[in-house]
Amino acid sequence: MALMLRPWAFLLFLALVSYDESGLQSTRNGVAQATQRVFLYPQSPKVSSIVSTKYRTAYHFQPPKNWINDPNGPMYHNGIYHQFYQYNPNGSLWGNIVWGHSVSTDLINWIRLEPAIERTTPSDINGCWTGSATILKGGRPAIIYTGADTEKRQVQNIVFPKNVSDPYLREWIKPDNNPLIQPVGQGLNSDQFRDPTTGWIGPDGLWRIAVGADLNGYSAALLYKSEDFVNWTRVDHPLYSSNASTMWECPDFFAVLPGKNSGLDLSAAIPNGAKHVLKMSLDNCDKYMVGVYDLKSDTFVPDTVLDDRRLWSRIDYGNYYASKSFFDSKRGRRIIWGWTNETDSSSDDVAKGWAGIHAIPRTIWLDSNSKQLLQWPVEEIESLRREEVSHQGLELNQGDLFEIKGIDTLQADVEINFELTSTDSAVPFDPSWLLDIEKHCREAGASVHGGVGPFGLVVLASENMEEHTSVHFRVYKSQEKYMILMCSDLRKSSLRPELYTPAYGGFFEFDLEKEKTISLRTLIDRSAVESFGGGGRLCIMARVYPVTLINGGTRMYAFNNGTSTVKVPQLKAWSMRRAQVNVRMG
Ligand code: DQQ
Repeated sequence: MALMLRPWAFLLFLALVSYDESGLQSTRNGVAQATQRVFLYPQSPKVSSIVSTKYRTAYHFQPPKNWINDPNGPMYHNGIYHQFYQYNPNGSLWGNIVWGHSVSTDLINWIRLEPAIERTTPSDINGCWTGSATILKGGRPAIIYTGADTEKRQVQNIVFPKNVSDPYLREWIKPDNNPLIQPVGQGLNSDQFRDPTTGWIGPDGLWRIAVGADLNGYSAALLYKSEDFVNWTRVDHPLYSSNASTMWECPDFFAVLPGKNSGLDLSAAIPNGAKHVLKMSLDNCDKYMVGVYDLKSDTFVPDTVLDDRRLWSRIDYGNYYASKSFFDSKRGRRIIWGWTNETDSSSDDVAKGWAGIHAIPRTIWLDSNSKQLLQWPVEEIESLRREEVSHQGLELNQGDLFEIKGIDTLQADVEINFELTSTDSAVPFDPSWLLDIEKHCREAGASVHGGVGPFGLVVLASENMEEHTSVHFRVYKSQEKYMILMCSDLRKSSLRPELYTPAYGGFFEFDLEKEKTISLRTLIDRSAVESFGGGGRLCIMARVYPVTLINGGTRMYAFNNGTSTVKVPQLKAWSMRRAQVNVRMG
């Protein structure tokens, strides 16, 4: 039976939750311990490890062991989804990178295959790094990827399936003419030249790809053209460049139709009214710009150019990087995948023998306002739902905690609609918060009484609330509209000292007159907490390592700590079954 706790209980909660900054001060930039140091990512310092299989996710994508990072070359071909990934076959830290390969018919259950691209030639002997798949005319797939060559220069290589009629496309052949593209030309840096996009056909009928690069110290998506997908020439201007940042990793370029959640194939005829999106990975997160692909100048022209990159929109405001999208011709949608690293320590990863997962594949589309991308877990994930609990007509007054019982709180899918009874007490929005939203989430945590909000969900909580992760909203007034803050606050997610436990957060605009309820969907998968706010307007992926998860049961609550009452017309939650993720070799 679900239990409604009244304010006294929430006072206990507040007494135990002192939202200090200590978790954040322990934040360090962990460095990938590897033969080649390419990137930094936030991780905890080396401390004694807690090794438990209970932290291993049950339905997120990962191989049985070892390190993974970026999703590579996702595609749908002849009835099969292919997922490739940056993989270290020898251990659970970054290094020795090859392309792991898995196949699926439903994007949820995966069969593991032998690596598709291994370090076998002078042009990739030091690493087979990120790249993309393109389905060429006649249905033949090709993959262009970055190789780290004998001199550790970054070059672009191609592979083709050995046998296109093998449904799993198990073997990939490297033609003799690799590398196809060398890091030559003015302003190019051979250490900063990687991660080619999926190809598309321009108005002149020629193929194009974009490659992430540092160009004269600035970031650029360099443009290359080809007639046959093998011989490439650099175009004299980039697809887009910016002096607001350095090197962009993993650029992704795709077309979208405002307000339609159907996807577009960039190589097919693009309908009138379509917009284009350029996504780039930098500063440990994935950012994007919406604009148009100007056919005359062969460039991407963003609708808005913001000099301060802290203000660029993000695909996800949590732990999510190096994402790549593809057009799913089976269901006519665009799907995006991202990498979510561990945030425990590298010594934990060595002790566990595995590190890194991929977020749940998400359908991605553009809001009708043409500004904001929306994302939602692919509907196939719902096949994992088991026991369901459902509540209607709840009312959460200030200080109420409503316990969600009757499901597996470690593996769950929760959907809650929050309806505001009044916005009179909404505090004015201060645009300066946008410059450091995590700071604002720390200052305006779940225990800090607000006007409208905080209200939301507490997951993976210990019985006495000493450990918990809270995902919550606050509503602010901004001229004619409302700005909603969504935070995923990990500062109390684990009793373990020195873990990297930030308070992630983002803002989205919301038309409360039109939409009435603010929705929250959270997928809990042991050490993964993946949240979608406002119908997919804002996503926050997080990794947490509660000690309670190892020792006993965890709890889950809906809560309101704002002064104004919040109604919950609908709350549904399901236990989630374990998926068959790479458990057998095909
Ligand atoms: N990961 C790959 C690079 C890419 C980086 C190396 C992004 O190609 O730039 O494993 O995480």
